Amino acid sequence: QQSRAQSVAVLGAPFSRGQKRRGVEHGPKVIRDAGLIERLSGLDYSIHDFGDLKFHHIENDEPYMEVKFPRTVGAANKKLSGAVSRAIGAGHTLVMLGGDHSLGIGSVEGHAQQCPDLCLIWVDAHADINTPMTSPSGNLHGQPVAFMLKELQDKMPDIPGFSWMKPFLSSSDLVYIGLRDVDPGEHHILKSLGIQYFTMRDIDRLGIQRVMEVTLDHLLARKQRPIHLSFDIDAFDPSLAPATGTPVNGGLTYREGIYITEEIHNTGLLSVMDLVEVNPILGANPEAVEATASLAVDVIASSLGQTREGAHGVIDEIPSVK
Ligand code: EXY
Ligand code: MN
Ligand code: MN
Ligand code: MN
Repeated sequence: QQSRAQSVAVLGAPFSRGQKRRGVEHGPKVIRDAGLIERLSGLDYSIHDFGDLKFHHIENDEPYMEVKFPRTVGAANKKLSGAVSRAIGAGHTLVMLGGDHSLGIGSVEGHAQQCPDLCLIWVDAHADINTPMTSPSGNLHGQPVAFMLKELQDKMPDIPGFSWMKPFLSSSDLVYIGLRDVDPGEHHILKSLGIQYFTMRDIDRLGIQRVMEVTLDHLLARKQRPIHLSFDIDAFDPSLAPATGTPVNGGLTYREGIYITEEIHNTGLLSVMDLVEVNPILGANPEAVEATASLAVDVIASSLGQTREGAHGVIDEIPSVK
């Protein structure tokens, strides 16, 4: 069995039923087409491309309350959870390519099966913590964190499709970065559970360096533990990541986003990362899609150790004049 630092597995999750717009199921393909595997091969890992999971649409998947496609989303996440758990159990660091952010449920749950003490960094314009009762849209990609949190257990109805899981995460094991579109019910939940979060205003005020210092201190000061990074591409400003379903102005700059992932890499504790919500159908033109997918590749490579200062792996002395 290879040690975690040496082996990276890539798993595609072409799934879009956590929201209403088609196209986000093509995320894994466009991120691969932007050169992901080649870029990771330039880092010091063995790369295992596990291909894409196959998901099935469940017939007559009627809404439960306002929640759309509950059985289809539940089944997809159950499948993803098993795949993530097996990959981590086999010793890989895992990169999950979405798909929409409802996949966070299965990804984090499968990770937690192997690493019950994990902590979660959620980089997103949105908090994705609506319950079925607070959700303004019924879309499950706006609700994944609510399924995970033990503190919300008695606020969650029994949603068809999700009987395979129960809440597993404490609200103190979670930090948000990049928030700027938070619904009233979500704001109430964040405040009443005392969740640590950094909005774009906080980043303006403190700077990204301080935000990362507080984030990592909050999660790791008491003990070193595996990190799950769930990175929604809509955390970036729409000028950088236009091909996504719910863009919100005033997002992360390129340098802020890369600084976040560099700092996470530097902990040596990254265990699973999700890169979600790249939707090629929503790019205004091929350049917009390419820019978004290539940004996703940069974020993943940086999370896995690509640095801005370069690396001297293959050069061990300054070449002499012949
Ligand atoms: N908060 C809104 C909702 O719950 O419908 C929008 C959620 C968008 C979620 C995107 C994936 O991060
Ligand atoms: Mn999200
Ligand atoms: Mn989002
Ligand atoms: Mn490294």
